[in-house]
This record gives sequence, structure tokens and C-alpha cells, in this order.
Amino acid sequence: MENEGDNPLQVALVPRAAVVVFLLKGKTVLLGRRRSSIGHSTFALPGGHLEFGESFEECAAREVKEESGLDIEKTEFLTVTNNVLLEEARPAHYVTIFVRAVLADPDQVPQNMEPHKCDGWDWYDWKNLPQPLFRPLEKIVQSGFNPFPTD
Ligand code: 8DG
Ligand code: MG
Repeated sequence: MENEGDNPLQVALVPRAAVVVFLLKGKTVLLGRRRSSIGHSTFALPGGHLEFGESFEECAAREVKEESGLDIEKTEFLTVTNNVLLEEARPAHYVTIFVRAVLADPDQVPQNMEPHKCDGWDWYDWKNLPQPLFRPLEKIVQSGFNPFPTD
């Protein structure tokens, strides 16, 4: 690969860590259709990049709050997947940490806090998810993964 020092405008291709949240309400999850270049027009979970020094729980709470205005609780780690996204507008590689959580106040309603990044948030029945899903989410759904507690 070309030496990054040769081109000051070249962005380094490195894997990044992201925390994404299955925010559960009854039998539904919160999804929004992306406006970002990666996964544009696909339905995805709230979430974003893990910042330096953050725990997964802190990142989940911060991203959900920034994106939807919602406060979450009972955040639990679920699983991690490796997502090499070479077909996107920009090649990307994410180590995606999936957590689940519930609303701190069940009556709180999601707001579209970042309309440049998302068309809006809504609750979708787990058995009837919208299409198309963002590829990393589609992959985990197709694997048969279920984010709901089994008890
Ligand atoms: P930030 O700059 O505010 O930290 O992040 P963001 O602007 O909210 O980034 P993002 O694109 O929403 O999330 C970062 C990456 O996480 C995204 O480019 C790819 C990865 N990612 C997955 N699955 C999902 C998902 O279901 N939802 C979201 N939001 N990101 C996901 O691998
Ligand atoms: Mg995000």
C-alpha cells in the first residue's frame, strides 16, 4: 500500500470500533434510515464511533442521546462482528459492538436530532423489519441472532 506520508490528503485506512444499540421496546427495535454516505438509505440501529476512554455502555448512552434524544438504561453487551465494507462510497472497516438497552422512561418519544445523518427514528417489529437493512445489521439478522432476552 502507498505510504500515507506521500499524500497528505489521503485518509488512513484503519479498522474502527463502533457501538450500536438494539433499543428494545416490547417486540420492537428502534431504527432510522441513514443519510450518511456509508449505508445511505438503509435502516440502521442508533450508534457511532467509540471515543477514547469510553466504556461500551457510555458510548451507547451518548450516541442514543445525541441521535434520538432518548435516555437508556440496562445496557448489556451482546456480541461483536467484523464488518469490512468495501462496496461503500468510502471503503470502511468496523469492529461493531452490539449492545441492547431499554428506555429509562418508557413514554419518551424519539426525536430526529441529526437530520443530516438520519431520516428519522421509529419502532419496528422484530418479525417485520424494514428493508433494506444496513449491511452489518442485515448480516447479524440473517445469522439468526435475536437481541431480545430469552426469559
Ligand atoms: P460519530 O461520528 O457521531 O461518532 O458517529 P456517527 O456519525 O453516529 O457514525 P455512524 O455511521 O452512525 O456509526 C459508525 C459506524 O458504525 C458506521 O459507519 C458503521 C458502524 N455500524 C455498523 N452497524 C451499524 C448500525 O446498525 N448503526 C450504526 N449507526 N452504525 C453501524 O457496523
Ligand atoms: Mg450514528
